[in-house]
Amino acid sequence: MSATPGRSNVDHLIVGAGFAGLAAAIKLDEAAERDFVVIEKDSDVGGTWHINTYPGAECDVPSQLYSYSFALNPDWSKVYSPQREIWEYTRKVAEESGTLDRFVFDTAVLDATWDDEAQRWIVRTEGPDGVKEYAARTIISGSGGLSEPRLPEIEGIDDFQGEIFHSARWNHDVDLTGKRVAVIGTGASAIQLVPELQQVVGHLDVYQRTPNWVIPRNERSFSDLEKTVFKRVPGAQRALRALVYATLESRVPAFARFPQAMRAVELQGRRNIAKGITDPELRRKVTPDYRAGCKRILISNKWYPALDAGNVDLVTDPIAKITGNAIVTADGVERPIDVLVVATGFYVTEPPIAQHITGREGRTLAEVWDDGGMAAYKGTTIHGFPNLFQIVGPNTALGHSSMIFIIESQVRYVVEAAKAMRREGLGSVEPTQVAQDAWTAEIRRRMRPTVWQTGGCASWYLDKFGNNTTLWPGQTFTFRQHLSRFDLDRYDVRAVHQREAVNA
Ligand code: N01
Repeated sequence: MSATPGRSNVDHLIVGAGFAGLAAAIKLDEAAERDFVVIEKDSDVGGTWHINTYPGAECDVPSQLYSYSFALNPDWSKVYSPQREIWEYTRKVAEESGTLDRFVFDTAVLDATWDDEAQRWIVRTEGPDGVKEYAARTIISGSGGLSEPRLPEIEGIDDFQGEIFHSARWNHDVDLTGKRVAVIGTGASAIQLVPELQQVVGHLDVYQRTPNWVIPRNERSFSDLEKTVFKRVPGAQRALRALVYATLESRVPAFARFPQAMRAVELQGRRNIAKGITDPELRRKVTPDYRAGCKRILISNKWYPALDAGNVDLVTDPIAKITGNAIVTADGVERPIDVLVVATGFYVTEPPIAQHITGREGRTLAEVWDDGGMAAYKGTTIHGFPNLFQIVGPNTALGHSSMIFIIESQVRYVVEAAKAMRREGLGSVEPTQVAQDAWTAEIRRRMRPTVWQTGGCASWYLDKFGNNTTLWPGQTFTFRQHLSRFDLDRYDVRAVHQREAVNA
């Protein structure tokens, strides 16, 4: 391909420097696929763990497992690590990897268009130095499934005169001390931040649309002795990691095949409510009426006591509108506030980035997915979008275990693909429609009996067609097995242009 002025040729363009993008960079580097660039819109590595700084932000998956298998951390302070510790871990891993020289921060991907003639993705980015163009053989997207905040569509929200911000874009300049604050949403983010706010604000209104099942959090700090053992005997830490992994995986049959068994979790949830809340009416309001697991099961020892506190009201009447200084509910009650925190989640099944990726047939990924919902072969590659690899793609998220396991499985597959392309002299690889459809049909079949599909709730796992296009419907080791080799026979492939050898 002849060089276009102002355009940089690169083998791999990685989008995002979170857990996914960072793992891709490290593993490509190890595989001697060193011609890559990582484009990150934030100012540092860490992805969601750098951006989400709301008070109380912590992981709800044990950190022994919520870390790379190739970078164990003997220094985790406790079972469920706080946000800053996880971000610092990613920063350390990045520094030690020697790949940071290829990371470009404060730079957003504007759009990516497949050039079928050149067999390259033409990617435009915008950063401090303006707009830049790359011609990349592959795009490895690690832009995150929970990265684009979704603001609620409520009448009058734009007219609110006080401070307003999303949980994932916390405004630390706003002092909440003594203020009247409202939080909309009662998901994983809200249950972590509400107990923190309750301690500082004057009054807190928590707007709940649907209650979640919240079970106790078995939290504890690691002792100095344990940390020393982890440091000196990595095998001991691996054993603990394996134990956590096995424990979480052992729960899959209840989620996936025998949802009745989730009654045991509901019992734990009810006991947690009884322990944390004294008021019978409030207990009733926070008790879900659907099967546990249908929405993500949350863990907290602080949520119910916070709701029970004297300065907190749980509001369950639907929000009718927002005025300049208050929230008005359908029953006509107006509750004045100074600050509004929207903990209303993210765009998941219609990811905004898909609008900016245009494939082989000139259609955007958003247009393709709008027709039938998100779909990708093995959750990673997409018919019509050659050489695009989506980490944490459709049906790869988990309701029961650590996403890092999934990310590493996918990154392994991507590296195998890159090696196969080089070995076979391929310019493009694209999963066949048949392979992708068969994969999607099998996912749907396996999803049907699961609590994630049929648990009787509305959740962000489901798309506008009612299909669960987000979660992997089984054990994570089967996912890893499926992705253990790059199956070229399921791909349409084209040889690299004669004039150009791979990595020329
Ligand atoms: O978002 P959510 P989140 N009016 O979508 C409500 C991960 N995570 O940021 O249930 C009123 O779960 C909505 O109500 P309903 C984790 O995977 C992990 O809390 O749709 N309410 C719900 O209560 C998690 O699942 C950690 O009826 C409205 C809430 O807002 C995912 O991120 C920590 C509304 C949104 O909950 C998302 O969690 C935090 C409206 N118009 C997050 N729109 C860890 O610990 C929405 N809601 C690792």
